[in-house]
Amino acid sequence: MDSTNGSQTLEAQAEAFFDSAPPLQNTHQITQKLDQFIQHKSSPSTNGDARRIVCVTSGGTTAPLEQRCVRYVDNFSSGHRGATSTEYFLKAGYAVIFLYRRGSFQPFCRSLPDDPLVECFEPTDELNIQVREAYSEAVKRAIVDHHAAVTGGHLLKLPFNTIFEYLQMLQLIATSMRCLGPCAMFYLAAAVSDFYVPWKDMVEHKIQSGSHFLDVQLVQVPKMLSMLRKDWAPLAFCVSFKLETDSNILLNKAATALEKYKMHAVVANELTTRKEHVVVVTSADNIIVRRDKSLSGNDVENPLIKLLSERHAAYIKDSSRQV
Ligand code: 9Z3
Repeated sequence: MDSTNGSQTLEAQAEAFFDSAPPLQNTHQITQKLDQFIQHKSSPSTNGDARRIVCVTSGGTTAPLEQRCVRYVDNFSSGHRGATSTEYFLKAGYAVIFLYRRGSFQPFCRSLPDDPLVECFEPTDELNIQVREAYSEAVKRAIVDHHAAVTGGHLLKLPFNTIFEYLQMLQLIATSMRCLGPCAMFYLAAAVSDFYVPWKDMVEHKIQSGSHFLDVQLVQVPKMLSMLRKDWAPLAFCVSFKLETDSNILLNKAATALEKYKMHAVVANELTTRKEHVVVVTSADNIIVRRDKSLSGNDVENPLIKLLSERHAAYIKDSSRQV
């Protein structure tokens, strides 16, 4: 099948993408972890409310250029948005499936330096180490909060590198979460490759230098947001992100994505101001959400998650009325 064929239906494009992707490693273990996590979380809470689970995607996907990959096209995202939002979702009572790019920011570790192991600790003698005074509070908080979230069964972390792994894992997660109906939420902050080289068209070995041009044909990644809404988890509450560098086109692009992919909300953000404010675009309104500068250490994700969790609660209520 020609993967560049724009006249194919979305379903056929998605099928071609998955059929030609290299098989996901450890599919069985991932499915087991997901089922356990979701089962544990899906029993009603003590007040009778169904528990809410959100899948937060975070970091950028890579599109490899060689099967034995040495070079790849990367997508910008530090993972700060996803990691920070995860912390606020946990505070709001959600269980979180954190699908993240290996090496990107992690929940509870934002205030630690880039290389925490060597920078936060120091040797006391040849055999022993201790936490450096300057980092002792941050390290303690990170360890305690992370431990509580993971051992309490509130946080499941699953890493990816490539666009192939990301989409295969997103499909697995979504089909596992389908049983949650409207109590499931997708918060798709990962920066996902728009273009990739299909596995069967990719050279096996490292591309050799020497010629003046590098001639690689990239094809468009099928828009899996539609598959998520239509097939994988049709009742879930879905929030996607729109990133632009030109603020003049941002809101229009977000509104188009909202309609085209039938999202419940699209968070519009501009690259340079993304930590200060975002606009939540829905079919009813556009809401500007700003970081509260008067509170030190406050993040734009704090009011953002509050707003989305309220909208999600209203959506669950609405869905139960319709049954
Ligand atoms: C975002 O827009 C995220 O907010 C950022 C977060 C990637 C800007 P950081 O990780 O940055 O905190 O450094 N994510 C979605 C970007 C994206 O690829 N969206 C697609 C698009 O704009 C739709 S899925 O077309």
